[in-house]
Amino acid sequence: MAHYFIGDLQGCFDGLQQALAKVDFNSSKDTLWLTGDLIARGEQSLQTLEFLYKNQDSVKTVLGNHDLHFLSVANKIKKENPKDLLTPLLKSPKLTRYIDWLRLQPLVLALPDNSGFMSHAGLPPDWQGKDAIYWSQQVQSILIAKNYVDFLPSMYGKKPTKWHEKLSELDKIKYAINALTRMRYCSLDNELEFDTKCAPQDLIDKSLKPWFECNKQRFKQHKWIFGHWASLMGKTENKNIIALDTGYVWGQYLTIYELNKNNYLKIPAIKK
Ligand SMILES: [Mn+2]
Repeated sequence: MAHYFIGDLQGCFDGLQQALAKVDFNSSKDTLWLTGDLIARGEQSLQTLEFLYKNQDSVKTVLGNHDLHFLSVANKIKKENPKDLLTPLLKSPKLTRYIDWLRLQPLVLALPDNSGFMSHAGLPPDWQGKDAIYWSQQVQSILIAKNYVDFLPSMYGKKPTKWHEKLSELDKIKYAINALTRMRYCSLDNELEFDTKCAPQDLIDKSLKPWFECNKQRFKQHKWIFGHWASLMGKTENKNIIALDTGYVWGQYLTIYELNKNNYLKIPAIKK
């Protein structure tokens, strides 16, 4: 019974199939964990969701920013981003069932054996893992509700960038979504920053820190597994901070992390 973790698929179905074949994935006993951004920029978003839906009993995923945006596009709240290749999925006769499966998924999952957590982006500086689980549940309860579409327009925008107990309920929800699905860097006074995408070694603004460098003691006992940040290429300088988006959709590679063995495997992208 193995737990395999894979980073952002971005609709790269062939890469997923190669990864599962490489580890001899057995859906009757193994679990596939995904860091979100399941679809969007790659060419096989429809095949990816078809497969995950069919194998949902052995799949655990969190939602990424692209998955949330897809809910808006599919409900005609937002226009399709020209960089996305979602048309076949949006035209699928089974679109509703894929939407309904996606909106059941959380933003944060606890790892087996109390070993830590997984989210698409990260853990914001003022939170502990249990706060992330709590706010993931709050967001999930909104997305599960019948009238979830009414909420979608209000999840956009960068504010609030700083956590405070006195924030309104809606602002807390917005903060949770941004922190858990979009954050990469934080400022010295723990404000979230969403514009910088480079790797830490290429930072120009030295007042920014990767989220996992903020209140680092939080990650001494617990792992945090995440995606979203392809420019890291898996490098975090901390064995408990496990970055799995290694840019497969951009021609780099897919990383498969096996939790129990603490082992990493790579699937290089097929050069076009
Ligand atoms: Mn992302």
